[in-house]
Amino acid sequence: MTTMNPTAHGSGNAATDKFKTQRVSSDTSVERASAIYQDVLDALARIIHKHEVTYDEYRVLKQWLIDVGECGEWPLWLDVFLEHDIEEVHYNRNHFTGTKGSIEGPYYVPDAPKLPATCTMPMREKDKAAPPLIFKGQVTDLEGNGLPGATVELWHADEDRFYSQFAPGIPEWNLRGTIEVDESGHFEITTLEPAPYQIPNDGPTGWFIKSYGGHPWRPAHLHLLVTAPGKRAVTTQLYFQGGAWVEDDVASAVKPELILDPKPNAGGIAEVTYNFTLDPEA
Ligand code: MBD
Ligand code: FE
Repeated sequence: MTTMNPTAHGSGNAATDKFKTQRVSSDTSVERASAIYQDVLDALARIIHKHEVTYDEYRVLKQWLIDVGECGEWPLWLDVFLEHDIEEVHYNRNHFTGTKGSIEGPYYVPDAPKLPATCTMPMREKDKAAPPLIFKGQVTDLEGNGLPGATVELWHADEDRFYSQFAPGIPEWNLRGTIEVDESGHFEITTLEPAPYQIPNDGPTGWFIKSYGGHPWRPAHLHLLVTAPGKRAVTTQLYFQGGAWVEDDVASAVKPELILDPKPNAGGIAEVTYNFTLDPEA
């Protein structure tokens, strides 16, 4: 593991190191690879000719690509700018009809400690300064039958916009957990309301955004991975009605079906119900 500090470089290298521990592969045929790569090169050629890209611009691109790699920011850049299209294709080509997915992003960590169906997320004293949120619901199949054995993995940033394991000094599993639903598929999680989120922008991804006059903000969000035996896992995110950047997410990952509208409960604590429906396994 490279040293981590709360900079784009630190979180980027941590995300890259984590990604490299996976052994990824794909059964893509030579024919399919040829068709995809040819289209990629054709698209780039069209862009170069259309915009009459200069040698200076070409060299800046080359330097930027080198910088993104050296800073470990490929997971960040790819997940922010391309993953939403990959996710959309994944949902459509499999003809899913259950809960909509959204991008995983660079900060998922598998095997978060198990928590019971009714639980409070692991958090520090300082995290408790943020307003609490009760997030509850049921995991069901497409017919609405509760799914015992389902798990709801939840991870999100703290109020300082840091994810545990991707910034220094945060307990390993802070604001991360694998919630095991009860016999009827229900869960009730107490956590804190996440804040709007600025993606790390003091590195080459931030430079890229500034170069086209964009902004680095994502709306406040919860990340989720919902699984159940025999069902297709859903990786998704949930957002908050009326929140900053919900209409203008740098990662283009908001969908209307994924917006929560918590209301104060009898005790004055923000509470919201969201049910997950899982498609059967193919
Ligand atoms: C995040 O928290 C995130 O969700 C994405 C998609 C990119 C960077 C940071
Ligand atoms: Fe995130």
